[in-house]
Amino acid sequence: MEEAMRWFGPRDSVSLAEIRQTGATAVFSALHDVPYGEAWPLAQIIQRRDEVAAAGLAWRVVESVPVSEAIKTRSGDWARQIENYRVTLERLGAAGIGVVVYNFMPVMDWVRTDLRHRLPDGSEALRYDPAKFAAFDLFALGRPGAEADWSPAQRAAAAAFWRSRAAAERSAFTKQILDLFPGVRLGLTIEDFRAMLAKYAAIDADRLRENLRLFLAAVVPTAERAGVRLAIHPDDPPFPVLGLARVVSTESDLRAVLAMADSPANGLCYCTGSLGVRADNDLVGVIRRLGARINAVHLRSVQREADGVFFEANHLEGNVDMPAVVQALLAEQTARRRAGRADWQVALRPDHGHVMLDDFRRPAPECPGYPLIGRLRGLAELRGLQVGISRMAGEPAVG
Ligand code: DNO
Repeated sequence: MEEAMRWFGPRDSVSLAEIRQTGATAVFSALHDVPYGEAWPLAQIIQRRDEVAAAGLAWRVVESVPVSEAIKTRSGDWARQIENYRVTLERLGAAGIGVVVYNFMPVMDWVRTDLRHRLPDGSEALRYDPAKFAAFDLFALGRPGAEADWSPAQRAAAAAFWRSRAAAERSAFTKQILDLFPGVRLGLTIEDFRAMLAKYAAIDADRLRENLRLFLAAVVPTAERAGVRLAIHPDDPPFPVLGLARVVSTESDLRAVLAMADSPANGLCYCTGSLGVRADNDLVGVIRRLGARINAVHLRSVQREADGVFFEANHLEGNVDMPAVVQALLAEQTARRRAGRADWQVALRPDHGHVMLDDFRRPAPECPGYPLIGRLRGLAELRGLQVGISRMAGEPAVG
């Protein structure tokens, strides 16, 4: 598998020259300045591609072309925005960028409650604590019906958390939850957020799935023609939040998405960190059964703790059996190569890393979870696995 790093663009505090020294040969990148729902200008795509190439790297995967709220809810300007999405896919294909990651999570992208969770070795990880998220839901958002979604113990822990925080801490926490969109500060207020949630009042899981199906029916034929493969990112975390449906959380969800458009252009971004939060997701089994449709790979681990808490563990620690995952991915790669598939090599990136060592002295990463040294550690560990497992199997690790 090709080794890549995420790069948020020229604003990223990690430079392309630094990424090159990690040993990565490619990046996952996106034009984060283009508003959700608008078509990406071809000139900017070319400029980004050439800037990456000038640093000796390849822009292999687009992460992400965001699917707007209008498209997810099929309201307002959705038809024009789907058309824009198709135009973007055509332009990316024309520029030779062949994989596009997206997600279909209502309102929020990923959710974490602690961005600086200190681990015993002194490094810092991202963490999710349901009690803290319940505090956001119950006291910052004041969502009608929220009580029913939390257990009495969670509600009590949420209240204790909220009471222990001064007003300034509460508003900083609220802002942090509202502002966790990758690579962009949407600057949402709690009122904006409430209005976004309200759009989902009549959208249950079946309806959301149908909206996803209609989206795919519109864009997959375009992707096929453009030579682009789509890769849906699983829900992170993989369960409903804030009363919103989530439909990309389990293997059966993934199967349902793949069945919506039976085309290699309709594929998966296989993400161990997202799927791995659920103990009932069989990470290796997903590769064995659905591997042919994996178009991009995110590797990181999670440590599940009591009461639904999880944190992002080192890549080779925690609940994800990373050696088994890499072995299964390499087996899929070998099978594809033998079948003569042009897409036999998939790009992987270490998904997040701890803040460690010199990361503490560097400017804050463009997005929480994306410090340089922590991800370098992750990538280096994954490289060791790839090279070691491939060697044992007598196969090349990369082309
Ligand atoms: C977080 C990321 C996600 C991911 C998007 C894909 O670090 O894994 O934000 O990029 O959900 O659309």
